[in-house]
Amino acid sequence: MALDRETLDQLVGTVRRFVRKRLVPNETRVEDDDQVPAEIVAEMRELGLFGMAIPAEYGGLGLNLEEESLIAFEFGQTSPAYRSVVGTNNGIGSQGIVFDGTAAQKQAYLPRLASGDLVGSFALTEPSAGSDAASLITRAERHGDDYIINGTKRYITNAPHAGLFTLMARTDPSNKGAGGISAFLVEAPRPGLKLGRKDKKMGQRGTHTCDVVFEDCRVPASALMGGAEGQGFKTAMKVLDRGRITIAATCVGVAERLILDALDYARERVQFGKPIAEFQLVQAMLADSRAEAYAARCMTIDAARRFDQGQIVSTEAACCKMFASEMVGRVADRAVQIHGGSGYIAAYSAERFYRDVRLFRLYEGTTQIQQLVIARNMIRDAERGRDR
Ligand code: COS
Repeated sequence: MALDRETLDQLVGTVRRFVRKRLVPNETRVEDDDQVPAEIVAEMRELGLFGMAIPAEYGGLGLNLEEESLIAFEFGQTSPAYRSVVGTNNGIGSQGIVFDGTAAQKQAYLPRLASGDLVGSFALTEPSAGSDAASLITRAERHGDDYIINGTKRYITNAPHAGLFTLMARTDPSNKGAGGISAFLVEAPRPGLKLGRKDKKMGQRGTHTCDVVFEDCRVPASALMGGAEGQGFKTAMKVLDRGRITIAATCVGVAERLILDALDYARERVQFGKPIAEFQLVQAMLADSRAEAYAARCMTIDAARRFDQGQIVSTEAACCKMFASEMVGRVADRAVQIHGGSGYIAAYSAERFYRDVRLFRLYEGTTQIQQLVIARNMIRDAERGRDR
């Protein structure tokens, strides 16, 4: 643990109270307005939530992944939109710099990402490169002391608010695979960088994604992550390994909230002369949900601890992301079922969460990509004779 137990407990308790008192009561407003109110963003900034995962030497809280997961279990118990506001700064929009940035890049960006003055975003996906991330075609061509970037990035979370993109682009066109890709730190706004219209999504209203289009966009060579070409894909994969554990933690939080709401409803709703919680078929749905959420919680903590110990957690991260995102999908479905007709009505949280959680099985690698990663690693480890 990076924090002593008492400080950690205080932090977890503070976030729990913030979620209950400030975030949950504003969920409908976020849904209706499709944005998190500015005063709540300011409060998140005050609490240091933009910099949870950024080292203390750069002004962040410097939480390790286990600690961050404990926070995410709490922070997950409300609309995912709130988490998205700070999610990229703690995760995919900052961790590339933490892992692979030069000292100057860390100094230039991490303090402002930690404070929330700068919003970070991660630009990997393209119209023709989603699950097959290594096939990306956005090009960064060296011209003297600059690179000139051309290409389109798609579904980029927080792009409309971002002041800094971790951008993956191909610097070596003769290498069509992962080795031809480099990561860049691209400040925005800048000439040649345009944003598309905000995407209209199934759920997670209040989170914003859009296309990011580069047309002869010039960046200085100092924007090359770590000062080394050809490392961008590996940086992206490392960022995603870590990110997948934090998504699993968020899924646990959402599941726990859904279970609480479903239990409350089942205890209040009377049919056939008694609360429906007393019917065994309803109890089965509650019990299955509870057991699965608990399993995901344990997996997430285990994977986070391994990460904090410096282990390679590609397999464990994929296991957590796959299990937890599928789990919360089942839990949301049961929550709707327990609510009966009310579960289909927007006045009840189950309807909103049901749509919101669908995304967890898609972004930062679909369930099928997680399966592929897990199985490939199993086969590779078996071939190397590793006993795992
Ligand atoms: N950590 C570090 N390095 C990694 C890595 C990881 N987790 N995973 C792969 N690499 C390295 C490999 O070791 C390999 O390096 P060498 O060429 O030096 O051996 C290189 O990266 C290429 O790896 P690989 O051959 O496994 O790449 P593939 O093209 O086969 O694709 C998958 C790998 C499918 C796993 C990858 O494209 C992926 O994760 N896709 C999903 C993308 C995604 O999650 N998108 C969401 C959008 S961001 S919100």
